[in-house]
Amino acid sequence: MTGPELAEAGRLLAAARRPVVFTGAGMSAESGVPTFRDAQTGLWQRYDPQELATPAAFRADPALVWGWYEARRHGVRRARPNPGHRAVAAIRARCPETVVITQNVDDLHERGGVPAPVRLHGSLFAPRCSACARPAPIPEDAAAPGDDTPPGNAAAPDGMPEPHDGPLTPPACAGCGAPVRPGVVWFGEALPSAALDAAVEAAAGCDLLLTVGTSALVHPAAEIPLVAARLGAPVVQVNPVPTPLDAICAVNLRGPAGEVLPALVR
Ligand code: BJW
Ligand code: ZN
Repeated sequence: MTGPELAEAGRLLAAARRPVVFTGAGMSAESGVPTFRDAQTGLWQRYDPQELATPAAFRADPALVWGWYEARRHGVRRARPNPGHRAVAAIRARCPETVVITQNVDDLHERGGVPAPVRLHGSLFAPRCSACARPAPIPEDAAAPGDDTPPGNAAAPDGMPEPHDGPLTPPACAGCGAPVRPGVVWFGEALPSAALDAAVEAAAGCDLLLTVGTSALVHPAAEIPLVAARLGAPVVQVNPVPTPLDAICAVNLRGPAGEVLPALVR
């Protein structure tokens, strides 16, 4: 990231009246929440998405899938918003028309000061019945034996969820008795239509889209920045590495969200 690039992005942001901030897993990386596709630390480096993040995987082994998501929820509960999350809240505080759209299933935007981001891929904190979709209570967070990790660390030192890793029988739905499932969007599932509609509408009407920490490989979410660009809004990207969005971006800010975003809103 160079000074002139940061200055240009800052100018675009300051001029925007209807900005959209579009975030992915890199937004929470500096809070200790693992991304999916980063080399070494990405979840999909160690886990097979077909065995954990599809409806078929849950049908085949509900305890494996539920246990994995409980481990991740536990990790997120211990994480804290990073300076990037707070910078996004500052953008929204300066410009109340700002729409924050996230692919993340953590709650760090909310805890960082953005009360109601548009959630494209659901939430770790919204379990529901796998049969009748009735919302289910979030399980109590009982500390696991030997769990004395201080708050602030979302994950084990290697970035992987601990310590509830392992199968865990999901609770039964209070209405119909079917297994409760995580309230996230798995591969092959439709995104929540209200959220997708809100995201497309915001992108189509924005005058700047700031994309942060996404590989832009997962569809249809990855099309949100393309909608903005196609309709003439400048797109500014924050990511340490190139992505398929580079070509449509007015400015590419290469660096971590927790450093670049605070510099952008300074
Ligand atoms: C930093 C950083 C720092 C690191 N600072 N940056 C078109 C083409 C091809 C395929 C498809 C298509 N349309 C649909 C598909 C199929 C599929 C898909 O996209 N597959 C591709 C992967 C090939 N899509 C779907 O199945 C979707 N559903 C669907 O299409 O339904 C159709 C339908 C319609 C009607 C009825 C029925 C069906 C659903 C997709 C659901 C995605 N779910 C997941 C899991 C959520 C639950 C969970 O958490 O386990 O969502 S997958 C995972 O990827 C998660 C994320 O939200 C998503 C995006 O990942 P993200 O956020 O970009 O993370 P990474 O790790 O990829 O990237 C992190 C980035 O951060 C990197 O670039 C780093 O460099 C950067 N970074 N540190 C800033 N400090
Ligand atoms: Zn039910």
